[in-house]
Amino acid sequence: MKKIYFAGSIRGGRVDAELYGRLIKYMQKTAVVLTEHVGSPHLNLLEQGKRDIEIYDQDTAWLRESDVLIAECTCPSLGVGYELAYAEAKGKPCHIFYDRTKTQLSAMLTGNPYFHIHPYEKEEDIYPVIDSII
Ligand code: 6K6
Repeated sequence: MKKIYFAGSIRGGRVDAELYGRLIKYMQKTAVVLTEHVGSPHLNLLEQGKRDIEIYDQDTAWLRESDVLIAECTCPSLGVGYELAYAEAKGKPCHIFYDRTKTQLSAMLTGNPYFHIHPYEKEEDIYPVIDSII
């Protein structure tokens, strides 16, 4: 099974946390998701126990271990942007989803032909694309 690094906003804002949770649950039917916590509704409580240096070390190790990065970028996040650049530097395939009715993606992502960009209008449009990636 493929190892997926799923990236979604944490300190950038949790408005889409439930969507991340549904996407992660879907991917877990056919793949290993290394970053299940990104979709957790209880993240604030969990976050208190971890130091930032441990988070950085763990996440960069998971990025190196992953087969593919899948990012949901509707809610802008500096951490997700950093992870995308890190994954590109390591040669990992990177897939970016965003709701085109809600946001305009950064030109630093849309302008980079390395990234596979998937704008969507309805959540149900995401799932067949995930199937083709996995
Ligand atoms: C522990 C358990 C759940 O959450 C925590 C502590 N926080 C983080 N844990 C793991 N990864 C994190 C945490 N905070 C940010 N990240 C990584 O950065 C995730 O992989 C996200 O894709 C990304 C979000 O960055 P920000 O800038 O929105 O926080």
